[in-house]
Amino acid sequence: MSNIREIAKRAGVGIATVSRYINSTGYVSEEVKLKIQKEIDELGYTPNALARAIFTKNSMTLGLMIPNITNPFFNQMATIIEEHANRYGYTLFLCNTQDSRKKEIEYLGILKSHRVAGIIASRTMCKEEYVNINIPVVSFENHISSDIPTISSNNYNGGRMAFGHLYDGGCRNMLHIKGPRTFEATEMRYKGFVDAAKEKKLSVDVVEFESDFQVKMLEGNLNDIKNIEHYDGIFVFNDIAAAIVMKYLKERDIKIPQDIQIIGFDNSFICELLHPSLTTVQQPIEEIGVLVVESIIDLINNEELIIKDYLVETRLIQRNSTLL
Ligand code: XLF
Repeated sequence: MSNIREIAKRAGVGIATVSRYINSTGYVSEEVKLKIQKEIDELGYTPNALARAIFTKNSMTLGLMIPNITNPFFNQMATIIEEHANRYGYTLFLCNTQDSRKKEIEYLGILKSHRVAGIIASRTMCKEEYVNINIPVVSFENHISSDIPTISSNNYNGGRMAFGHLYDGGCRNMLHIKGPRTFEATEMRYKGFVDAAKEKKLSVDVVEFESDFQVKMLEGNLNDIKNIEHYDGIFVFNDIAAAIVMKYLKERDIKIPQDIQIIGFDNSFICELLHPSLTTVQQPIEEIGVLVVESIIDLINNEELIIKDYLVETRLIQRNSTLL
């Protein structure tokens, strides 16, 4: 087994220089970096993560709390976060919270005991537990406290855009299927949609789903909607729920978009796979993933964040589930 001593000897430099290079803790000239890297490659050396964690007091792991990676949006977001974190040498500890407060609190305990360097909390259900935690935290969507930066899409504008698009496409009898009240993002989508409708002096119907993606529960909720066939436009709180609504309508011989136009939210990869392809409001997943990682790393490195709360812009992506 090769070690840092052997690398230093072969590269003709001191152990401290090799350590500085491996842990990025100080200056090493380009020429020396090349020499060290050559020996690392030849010896097939991989740094002992635990030893490095003890030495640098940084475990180089990030906890990622995510509601559920079976939702394509969170699946894509987790992939981007992982790739970007890897570029900085960090590995992810993935925690699917299932939007359960109990589960998230249990995971928080585990992340603390593993001494993660930082936590990315998405759509958290347990705000108080993050306050005074003594680990850098960045939040996606649900606001935790004024000390913890929150990154989210401009959901309010997104909701307005969804209404505008259905309205311009001729819909006058609209339904909004909104997310649970505990999702701050979908509350904003709902607000944007309803405000835009009010400005056009149009009333819209609203029903609330009890949870994110759980096929049975969503279909159950749909059965409760009276006369769904009477609507001409439906805005659904996210793409995966919109996919279930589409399936439900098609099974009842309701044509999309001729009878009912549908808009989702996210622009996840399933939009293109559905038939007809799904018009949606895009959340820039790539931008969100990169921002979240850059912010947590800045916090870990004790760098002051210039922007505390960050809203990324949304955009309407037209496909074949609407008529415009
Ligand atoms: O929390 C919201 C609801 O679902 C999130 O941004 C998503 O749109 C992901 O699908």
